[in-house]
Amino acid sequence: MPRAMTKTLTALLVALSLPGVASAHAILIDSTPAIRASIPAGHEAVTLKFNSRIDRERSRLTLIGPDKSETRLPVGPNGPPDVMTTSSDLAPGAYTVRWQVLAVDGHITRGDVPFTVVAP
Ligand SMILES: [Cu+2]
Repeated sequence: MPRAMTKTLTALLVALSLPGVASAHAILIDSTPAIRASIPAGHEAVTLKFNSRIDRERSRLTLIGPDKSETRLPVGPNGPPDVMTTSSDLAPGAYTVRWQVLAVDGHITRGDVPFTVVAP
């Protein structure tokens, strides 16, 4: 094998074995409610779907209410390994679900799902 090719292959293998280079961080790919959705008041089921498996026990969900108060939401223990679920009783107003997720590659990502609750 030519020396240049060997070097290239070695560099590639090193890159692939570095944590975080080859494996994806968890990125939100779908949510219920959707980002900037308007939903009727009441008991809301929240579902966040990611692009990769996540460590549910080391991930957290926080609800930011219309008064900016922050409430930790319990993460449902069941479901596919790339999904987080929770639920909450919500009155009309502007809310954000803030997620902080540990992916199986060991990296933490964060993001917000803002939405509006309207009178039914
Ligand atoms: Cu990563």
